[in-house]
Amino acid sequence: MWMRGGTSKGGYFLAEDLPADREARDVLLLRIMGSPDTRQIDGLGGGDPLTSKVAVVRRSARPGVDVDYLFLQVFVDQAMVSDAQNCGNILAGVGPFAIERGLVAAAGATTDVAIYMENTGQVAVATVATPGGRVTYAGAAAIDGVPGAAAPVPLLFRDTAGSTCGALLPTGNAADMVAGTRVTLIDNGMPCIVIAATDLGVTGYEDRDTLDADRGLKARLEVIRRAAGAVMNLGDVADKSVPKIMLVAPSRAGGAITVRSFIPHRAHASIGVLGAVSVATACLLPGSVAAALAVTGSGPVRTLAVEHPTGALSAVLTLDGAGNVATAALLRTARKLFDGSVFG
Ligand code: NQM
Repeated sequence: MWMRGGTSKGGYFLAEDLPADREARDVLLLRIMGSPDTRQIDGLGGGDPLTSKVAVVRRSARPGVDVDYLFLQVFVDQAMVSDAQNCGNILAGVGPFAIERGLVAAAGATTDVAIYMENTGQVAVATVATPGGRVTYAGAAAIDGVPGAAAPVPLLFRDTAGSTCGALLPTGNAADMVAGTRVTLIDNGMPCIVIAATDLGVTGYEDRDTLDADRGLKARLEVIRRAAGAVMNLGDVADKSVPKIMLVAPSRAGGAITVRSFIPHRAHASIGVLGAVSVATACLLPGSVAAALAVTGSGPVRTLAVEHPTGALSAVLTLDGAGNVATAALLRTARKLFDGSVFG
């Protein structure tokens, strides 16, 4: 099934429909997407990392969990398929897909689907609109970066700290110097390097094309990324799509902060879901690069609007007694685009 999940798009497969052998699976997925090729002309990928994504879904054997979801990033211009990152946007389509394929029974006007995210070993709960026992994609929820409106798919994350790096702050510090640049290295669901945009000679309000055309900036970001990967417990990240880079600047539209993210070699058209959770969490950390620029309010429940090139993504963070982020809730939508056979 081809679906839009949040601001991403990709193929959703039942695990049993793909080769069990990893190499054979990856060869097939590269053929399906048309990689490696910047245009992906010989496949279904859209020539953009955001539209070259795959969800592999199976019924879960874990107690209290409905389905297991493995996210795979199919690189556009390299013959690579990576499971080194999660994706909270593609996650938005997993609940509807699981119900459509009969892995989960609809349970009233809405159905909660507990999803084990294999990439990071954590559980998210997606609430899917199922009036009359069927998934509906029609609705009034609008998310920035997607035209029109659709049925809401609220996502709830808990315990995402250290998903890939082993700790929320893999170096133990709220800020570090890496390759001569002040950074916050953080992982609350997505390993991220947070940098003040002005420290790299940009404003943080540029559009995607302007940032993508800035070769000097991208070269510098890659030097920082490779050095940061090593101290974030990620090893050699030359061939990995993490860590992501988050250039931050003060909000201009009444939100908490403005972000221009790189994922990691192209600028994002909006922002990743878990990337937004991680940067919002950084906003609440005293001494971090983001905290110095953010407006975060007060109280145990904070709604932080993370502004991006095409609007904003709001994360509702609940804090525990120690002031740590315990849960994150975000609104996404999804849409079934096509269901059929694809040829490898
Ligand atoms: O951070 C892009 C996206 C993502 C990932 C990326 C995502 C997340 O927008 O959870 O959603 O960071 O490569 O789909």
